[in-house]
Amino acid sequence: MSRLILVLGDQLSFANPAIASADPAEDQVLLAEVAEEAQYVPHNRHKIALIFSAMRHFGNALRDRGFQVHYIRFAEGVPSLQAALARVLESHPCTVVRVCEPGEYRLREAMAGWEKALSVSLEMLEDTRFLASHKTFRDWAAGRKQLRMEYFYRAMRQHYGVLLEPDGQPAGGRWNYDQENRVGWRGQRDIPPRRALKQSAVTREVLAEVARAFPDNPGDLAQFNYACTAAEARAEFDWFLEYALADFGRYQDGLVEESPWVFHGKISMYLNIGLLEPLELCSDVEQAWRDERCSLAAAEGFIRQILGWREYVRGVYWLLMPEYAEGNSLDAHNPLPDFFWTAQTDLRCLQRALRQSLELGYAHHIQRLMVIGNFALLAGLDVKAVCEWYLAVYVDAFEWVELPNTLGMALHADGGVMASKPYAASGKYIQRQGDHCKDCRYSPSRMTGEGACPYNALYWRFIDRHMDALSQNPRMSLITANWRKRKASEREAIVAWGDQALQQLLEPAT
Ligand code: DLZ
Repeated sequence: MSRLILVLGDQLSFANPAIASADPAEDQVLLAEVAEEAQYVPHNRHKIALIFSAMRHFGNALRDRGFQVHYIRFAEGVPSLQAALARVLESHPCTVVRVCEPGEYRLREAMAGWEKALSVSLEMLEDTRFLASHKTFRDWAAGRKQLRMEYFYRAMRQHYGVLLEPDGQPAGGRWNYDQENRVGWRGQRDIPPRRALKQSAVTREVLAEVARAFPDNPGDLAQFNYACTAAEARAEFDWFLEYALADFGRYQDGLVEESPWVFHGKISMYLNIGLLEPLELCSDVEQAWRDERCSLAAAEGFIRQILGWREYVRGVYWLLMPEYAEGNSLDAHNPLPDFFWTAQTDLRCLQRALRQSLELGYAHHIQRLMVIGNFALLAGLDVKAVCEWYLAVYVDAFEWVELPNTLGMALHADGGVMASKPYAASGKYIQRQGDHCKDCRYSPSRMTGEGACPYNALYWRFIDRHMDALSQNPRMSLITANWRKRKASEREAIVAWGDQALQQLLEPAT
């Protein structure tokens, strides 16, 4: 019996279970560029271009393997995936539509109506490209008071036998080398320039189409430099292994003026759309350490992100949705300032992080968490608006990964499910981690008055505002006690300065 297999724009892999189980002689495949997916948030143009180009290349690769592929382009004006299916089913009737489960709750909800609307039977397969199944995560989470990533990560290392000694203990005697991986950036190394990727005719055509169809979305397509096939993505990863991995760990938390990429992998966008496979990357990085091409701290730092963090956030998302998306435990409702869409702010660190996010669709984790996210947390920006911004702006953002990272980790809006304390920090942290402050008009060593770094007063204003909740938290009690010990007049002056600074920052641009 012939089936119609729907492949979504973030499932572009032969390991996609809907493809792996298909028969090219019998089954047909559909890939569709549709308005609903391309417009449910104002996606960065880099993200749309990457996905459309990778979809078109993958469609061609499927044809090379003998599949009959139906490909719908954005310009054909098909509004939704359901409408795309309806169109193909009309000319090529099938009784079964098969799809690998989507990465977003919203789309899974929509799919629940397809059987009835399309008169087909819908087979939804579990996404086996992830390393922890839903059941594995649920079993791990069951009965735990707190879902701490660290313990999940250790279980994953043991399960997959990654970075272990022959007796099953962690390589080098420790599970975590985070302490070694927090060095601030002071220009200690030359940063290798990234490869300029050759654009195929398919990519060039997509870039022109995206520029025309999405004139108001963020993203400077003149700087488009993402890999659009599995082979190119692999070449990017090989470059990382050779030129960046050795310095990745130590400087992964560095805030760097001169480079958006620093020594980072630049691979999350490929992993999240299926061009790279997570376990393969972990094995290659482990091998690089065993061959003495990088330190254990660098290898462990990388593997923790993929085998630990990535799987963990997905587990949290599917365990707790849809209620998770409603979290706003710090009652944050301030509107998103215009500069989130223009990068026009005179806070240097924020300006650099926002600008590269908008222009390239990329910022590394400390920029996302401790510069932009920290600002949003301290400023009490509306949780849903911030989450939507992250989902739109980053090339690698799909809700399963974006929502826990933003709502839970950066904004602490889930009441501490993910993070045992808010990731709030003053300007001192940003100064310690990088070299932005030297070119900033604000000084991180001043608390109040003209020229004081706004992160400082905003930090203490945040502590003051949430004093009751934070003083119950053992990891925050020292800080809240220190705040209480200060003279009332000092506290009032700092909070008043924070209020004033915030008001100015939130003012709409004229
Ligand atoms: C993000 C995205 C975009 C921009 N466009 C499409 C599209 O036109 N067709 C498609 O199948 N997928 C697209 N995607 C990815 C989907 O939004 C993604 O599969 C869901 O959000 C589930 O993760």
